Amino acid sequence: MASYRFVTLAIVAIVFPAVAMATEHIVGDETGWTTGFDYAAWAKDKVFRVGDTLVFRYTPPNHNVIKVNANEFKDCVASKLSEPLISGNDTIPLATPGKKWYICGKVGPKRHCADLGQKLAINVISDAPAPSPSTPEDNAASGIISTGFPVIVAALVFMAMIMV
Ligand SMILES: [Cu+2]
Repeated sequence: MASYRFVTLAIVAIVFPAVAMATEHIVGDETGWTTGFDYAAWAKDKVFRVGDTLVFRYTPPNHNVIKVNANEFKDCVASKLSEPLISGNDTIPLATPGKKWYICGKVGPKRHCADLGQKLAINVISDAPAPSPSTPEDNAASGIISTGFPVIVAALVFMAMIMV
């Protein structure tokens, strides 16, 4: 029985840090998703990882959220096929790495995206440690350490002690 308990603890110890690191990003923080806010500045210092979520908060039907591609983002025009999110509390899981673009599709009396800057571009990074061109060893090592490496080592050491 003791071994089952240990295995459970070890699994929790390894899995929990990964779960705890997933971040819910409230777009615009207290301001939410609206016009006249600098979303580029808001996103600038944030790190968006696969597994995180974006939450767009606004009072419907004043705004909406449309996921667009780079060109649509630049022109503030969404494809006719894009379904806008309209709940006012739109949660978007960041499932894949890469650039993501979102705009508000409302156009009256002014165009929220083109005229009033209601647009957000982010870069989602994979959770795996990415080597940096400058100092690959240092960054790879610190990436592993910060993603729960000590926990795994501690679990292995503990397991070895029990088995002896
Ligand atoms: Cu809007």
